[in-house]
Amino acid sequence: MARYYLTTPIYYVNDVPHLGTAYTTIVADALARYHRLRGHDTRFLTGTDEHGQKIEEAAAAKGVEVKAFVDAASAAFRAAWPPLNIENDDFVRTTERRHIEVVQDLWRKCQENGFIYEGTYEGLYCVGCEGYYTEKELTQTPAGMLCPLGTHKPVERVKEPSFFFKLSAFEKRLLDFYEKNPGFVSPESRRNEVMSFVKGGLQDLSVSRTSFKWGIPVPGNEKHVMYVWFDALTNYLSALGAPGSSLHSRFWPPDVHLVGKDILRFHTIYWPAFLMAAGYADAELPRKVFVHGWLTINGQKMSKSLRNVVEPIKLAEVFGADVVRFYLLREVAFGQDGDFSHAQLINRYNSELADSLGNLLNRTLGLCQKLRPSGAALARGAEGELEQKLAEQARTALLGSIASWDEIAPHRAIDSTWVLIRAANKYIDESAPWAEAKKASPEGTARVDAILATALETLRWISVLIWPVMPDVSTKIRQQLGMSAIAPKQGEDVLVMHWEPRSDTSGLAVGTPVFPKIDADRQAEIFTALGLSEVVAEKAPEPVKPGKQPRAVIEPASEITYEDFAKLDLRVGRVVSCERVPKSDKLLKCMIDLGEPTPRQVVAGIGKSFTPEGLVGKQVTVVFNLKPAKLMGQESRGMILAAAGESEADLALIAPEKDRPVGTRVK
Ligand code: ME8
Repeated sequence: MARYYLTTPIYYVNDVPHLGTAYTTIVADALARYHRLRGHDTRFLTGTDEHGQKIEEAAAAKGVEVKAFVDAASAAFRAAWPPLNIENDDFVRTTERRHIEVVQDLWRKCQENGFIYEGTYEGLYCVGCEGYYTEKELTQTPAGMLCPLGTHKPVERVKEPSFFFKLSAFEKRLLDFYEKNPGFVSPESRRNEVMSFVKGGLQDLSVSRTSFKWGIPVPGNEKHVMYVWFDALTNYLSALGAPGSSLHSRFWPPDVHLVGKDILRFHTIYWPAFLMAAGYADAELPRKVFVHGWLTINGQKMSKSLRNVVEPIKLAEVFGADVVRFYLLREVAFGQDGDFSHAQLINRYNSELADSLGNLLNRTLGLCQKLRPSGAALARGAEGELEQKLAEQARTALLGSIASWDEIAPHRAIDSTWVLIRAANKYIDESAPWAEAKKASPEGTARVDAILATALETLRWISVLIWPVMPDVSTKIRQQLGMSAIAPKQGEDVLVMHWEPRSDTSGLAVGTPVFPKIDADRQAEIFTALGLSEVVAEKAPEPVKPGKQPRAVIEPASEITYEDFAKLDLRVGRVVSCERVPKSDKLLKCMIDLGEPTPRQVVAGIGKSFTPEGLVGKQVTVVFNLKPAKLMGQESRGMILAAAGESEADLALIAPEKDRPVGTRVK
């Protein structure tokens, strides 16, 4: 049976869990769930990185004893993941005995093999990222030399006795390894970056410090503590127990380390070199380091104040964990930089979750309830071209999802699934079971059976396909379909699916909508609950550069032909008088000159955006052939066109760009 071992970085405990660390962990969880669905023996590891100068300083700044500090901070990480529906198999801490023993063992092996030697280190060090730099690599500013990577903080000059790791000895072997294993660093752009760095020459690495104590003691020389990256990287090994243990034999080497681009070099150069030095053969090295991009928030860098409004647990409370997971995986092409935008989250929620998936579920169950209630049998035999096409689209979605997850492209797996969801909605429009039911003929009855059976089967497939990303939603959908939650078992591939249209409607349980629409009022409430208005609204996001930001996927209303469109008679009119409809804050009664003998009365729901006085004299576009209706007792003959805005108080009228004679056709 295939097995799959995947990891996230272990996070520094001087910080709290935030959207950036949640992002990597959510992707890892979804990927782990995909492998569990396939029946693979899966192990998903995360944890905390608790040693080093930075942590020692953070504890001192708080006036807390270091061990107490790391215990509390590590617990905060452990507690952060379950509310996001993250189910890791293990949580490793670098202060645990099991870890320390394995790290010291790895050190000894490197030393015995002649790759660790004693000397004096003199050079530049960034405590922020616990990295060594040469002067050439630093950013020169009037304030001094700053770290070129994530932290942009001043570096320190360090001079102290140190053990060195002979990194220079691995230049050629690393380059050969990258050549022979082109998938080791992914995406390819990152591989090129690493290869050119290594080709530029590798210097030996200082791997111990004597100027502070908070670290793993160097075996045989306890004045030194180990360099925190030697310690931290080894978590991927130590969490499996000592080499030779059963977990180690079952899962080593890792299938993928998911990491952000900030820690690329540590994982793709230092880590394989440490293992090579300890005697690991190429085939025993990790199989892949997948490097993802950086998230910004509403177009801005993740500063502390901005991070508060995307505090992951708070987001999960407001939107539901699965919605946050869906949005993050859907919005960002995994590997690329991306932006977390609240407005975009709500946009995707409304269009892709409420209008697409939620609507498919609700309308299918609604139709079943109306046309085939109380567990009626759904006879087979009347399946035709439309049904075959949808079954084919389901198979395409399944294969597309599998291929995308295998390539660690969750955004594409979601995309494949949503192509199917849209196709299923279109299928219901086209097959029109309500019209078949009206025929009251044996053929019509058989068609209704076939259509409902097909729609229900599509929903079953969808409930499986979305499970890695939205496990709770999958369960809720399956409850409404009368099915048990997905519970993957090792050795059973849930994704081997057969197309078996449903044979009856028993067990269907129409529940509350899984995705109630977020309207303007709810959005305002959400923004207040998250404290967004204060933080984000003040700093207007930078304008989005065309083509740079991924755009929302727009769900079209159902497709129409030109003939359908030509049925619409749109005309230019001019508002000649206007007043509010009593007792309504929204409705305006407008008299509109449309070139007819007398002005027409049109009642429009635009009163929160316009005053009656402001409208008089304006040209507007009117749906001229709309069936008359009564609104709050007032007759209305037509409709004024307006484009939606942030809220009902932000509508924009659609009018000709230059004045036109009244009654002119718009097409
Ligand atoms: O580097 N966008 O820990 P760390 C996307 N302890 N991902 C982000 C992010 C953002 N804005 N901010 C953080 C360390 N991340 C070491 C790792 S591993 C042996 C030791 C994610 O707490 C991303 O995965 O600084 C990044 O690599 C990681 O958090 C850094 O976490």
